[in-house]
Amino acid sequence: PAPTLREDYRAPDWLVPDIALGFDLDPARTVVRARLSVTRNGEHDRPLRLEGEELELLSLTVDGERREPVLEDGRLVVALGGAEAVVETEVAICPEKNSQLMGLYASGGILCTQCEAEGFRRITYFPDRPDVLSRYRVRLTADKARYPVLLANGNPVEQGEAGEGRHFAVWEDPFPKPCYLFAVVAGDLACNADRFRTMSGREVALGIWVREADLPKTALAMQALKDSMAWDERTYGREYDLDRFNIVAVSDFNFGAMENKGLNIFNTRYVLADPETATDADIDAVAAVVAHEYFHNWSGNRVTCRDWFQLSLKEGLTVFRDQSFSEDMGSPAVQRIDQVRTLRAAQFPEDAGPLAHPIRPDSYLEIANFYTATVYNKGAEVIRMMRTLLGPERYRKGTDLYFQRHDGQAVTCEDFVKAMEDASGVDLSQFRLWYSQAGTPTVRARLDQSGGRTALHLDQSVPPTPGQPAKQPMVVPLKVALIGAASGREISPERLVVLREERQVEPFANVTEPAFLSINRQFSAPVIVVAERKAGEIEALAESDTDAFARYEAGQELMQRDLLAAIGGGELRTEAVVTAVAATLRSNALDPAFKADAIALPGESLLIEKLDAADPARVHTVREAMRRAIGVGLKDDLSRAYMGTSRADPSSLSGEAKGLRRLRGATLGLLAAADAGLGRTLAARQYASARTMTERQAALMVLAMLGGEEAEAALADFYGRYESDPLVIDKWFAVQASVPAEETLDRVEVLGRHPAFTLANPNRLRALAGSFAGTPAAFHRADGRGYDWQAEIIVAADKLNPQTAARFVAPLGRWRKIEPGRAAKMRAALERILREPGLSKDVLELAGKSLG
Ligand code: B3K
Ligand code: ZN
Repeated sequence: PAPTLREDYRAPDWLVPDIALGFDLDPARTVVRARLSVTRNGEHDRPLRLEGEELELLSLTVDGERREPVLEDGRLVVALGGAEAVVETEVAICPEKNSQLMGLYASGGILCTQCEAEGFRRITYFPDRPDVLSRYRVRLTADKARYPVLLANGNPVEQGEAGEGRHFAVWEDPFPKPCYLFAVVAGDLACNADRFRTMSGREVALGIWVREADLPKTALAMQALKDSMAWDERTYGREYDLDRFNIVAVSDFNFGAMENKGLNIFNTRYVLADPETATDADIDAVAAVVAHEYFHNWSGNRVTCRDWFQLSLKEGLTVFRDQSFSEDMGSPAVQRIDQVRTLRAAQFPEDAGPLAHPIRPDSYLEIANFYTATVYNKGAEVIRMMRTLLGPERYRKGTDLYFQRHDGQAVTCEDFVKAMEDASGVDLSQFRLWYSQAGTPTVRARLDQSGGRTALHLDQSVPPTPGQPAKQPMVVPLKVALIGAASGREISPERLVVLREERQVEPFANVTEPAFLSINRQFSAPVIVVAERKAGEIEALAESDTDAFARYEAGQELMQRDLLAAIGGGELRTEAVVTAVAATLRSNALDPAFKADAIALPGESLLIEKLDAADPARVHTVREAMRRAIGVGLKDDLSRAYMGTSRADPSSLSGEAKGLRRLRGATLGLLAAADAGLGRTLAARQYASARTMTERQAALMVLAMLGGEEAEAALADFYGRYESDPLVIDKWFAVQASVPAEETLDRVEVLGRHPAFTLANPNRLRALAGSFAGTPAAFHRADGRGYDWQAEIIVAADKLNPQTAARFVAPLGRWRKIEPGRAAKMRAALERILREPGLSKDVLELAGKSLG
């Protein structure tokens, strides 16, 4: 198949200002009638072309006259004479056989839709592209007993009986929208109903729709929704625009959630939560995703993307907005640490590997493959850098201008940057390289204090990536402060150094005493900083950097330095790390969540990324040895800290309570690493007495890692206790697949045949295959059987659901970082996938690129 290219963009030949849709809903056979009012766009004589996929075309009329359909590679081609016409089609589709979960499908008795990016064409013939905006009127008819609730975008305008036990509802959405934001839902759903009063005094009816039994688990999502609505008014001046806002939760969903206009559809995982069945991290994720989808109402829906290459226009901006929301609702430093961890774990490897692409890609085979950490998370970093460069006031002027100028339009990343420039007067020409160049820049830094003067020497390089052998220097905003080597105090307060050249020298006037370099504070730029360090510098910063994020970073740099040295063959030196961890544990100034983050060693995947030909078994052994050294060396401190965390109020979701639970998990892990017997005792006790899922899951993970009877007993108890709760059973699969040991594969194979396992449910598949591939010490078995299992799962899942299957390819593509023996086996697994007949475009594209 031929790729789609960004440079090939052409405006649509025909527009569809209005569409009326009628759904005769039935899981086995749904009939969809569409009435499109089309208008010719510009001077041309080209026909109207409508995309369609897996549709049974029943009839076609143009201005009321029957037409013999003409189909050209799946598209319906309609020759039209005048400037406008009314085109009507009738198609049949089969929701219950739709295992791709794109278009209209059935999930646990609910009928629902997912259209982004190109699912609307699986519902009806339409110009399925984001720059065709239409006003929708939707009539739903369905069996009243099975589907008492009928929802669509916008406002309800009519409802009633339709005879033979059926009923109908009509919905109208006054805001023109691209078809990827279309949604309908039919089901037996209960509603958590609430209200929100907007800043201009309008009342909005809020509804969260779930199965009746799940209603008690919707309170946290509702609170997050109201917080988000208020936050967007306060922070961006954005008010909600319809009279109602509905969220529906479904169990089978390819992604986290979807921002359909006025009718968000969510994976149950990001709606249903309470402290007994969801961890604090799960609960935070619910709030973040609710906020994210809500924020899309402006950044995505009111102003949308011209074409899918512009995806980061809405996703980068909306991730940045949800990150800022979480920072405002919790602890900014701890939030930032989490964000950067995600970026390093998911996006840096992408940028360094065969799938690297700019946040605004130039070509794709399958757009579903480009909902990546690069487009989302690096995209958010790029918006954050603009805010840093402009300052908060000018940034806000920029977003105001952007929303005002482009309301109701489908626009490009360039339009966003232009609005920022026009509102602020800041020239962003060179900054635009962040949209076009892939790869994570490396910045080398050296603080030169020779000759009584102080100067910061910086240089940058951007590595070659597929299709981009040579790079230009980027704009890198670095927040920098100098810390007195003797005093431990800021001797030069934080300032913004903007690196633009390949090499740059930044003088620091009036700094004469020896200083330590605190750089990229708050992670002001998504780059790799390699700083030349003086003896004792990194140790000192890990204890006293005045920026919490930079302090955390110094600790990580220290741990990484000693781990990598030992992985490379040297002796494992543990004193410096043990001292730093001790200082963190003993500090009275640090909050418990920060402590938990600061005492955690860099993950194995991250260490592997830093190596050229990693032996994952050695990485694991060395990292475990360091954990043991901390556990042995600081047994008393860890025990004291662990005991202290038992005061966390199980009913509280305050930052303090969540932080204590986080620290409880981190200290338990280190104690168990040092003394398996003690670990088992503490974890078994914590498991049995747990009153929150945070505590119970952490204890279960420790037990599973230690193995033995206690582990089996706890796993059996856990399954029995939560058998009827699919989201918790996902955890049961994930915990077992995350045990960092070669034997994990044996268990994973058995779990793959467990009656509760199914390839058809993306959450369950992610719980097993995603967790396994995310655990290097298990996945990278020396005999390569981990890769074989993964390849088999991908091939099997691809037959049902290509989009989700393709998500498991990337870990096999990391072979370049792995020692030659395993790397050959990883390549062999990719080759085996590629030999499979009937492979989807999704898997074909990623497996092909991964092989390189
Ligand atoms: N916009 C959706 C993306 C769903 C796409 C699936 N291929 C989720 C989000 O970013 O909010
Ligand atoms: Zn989004």
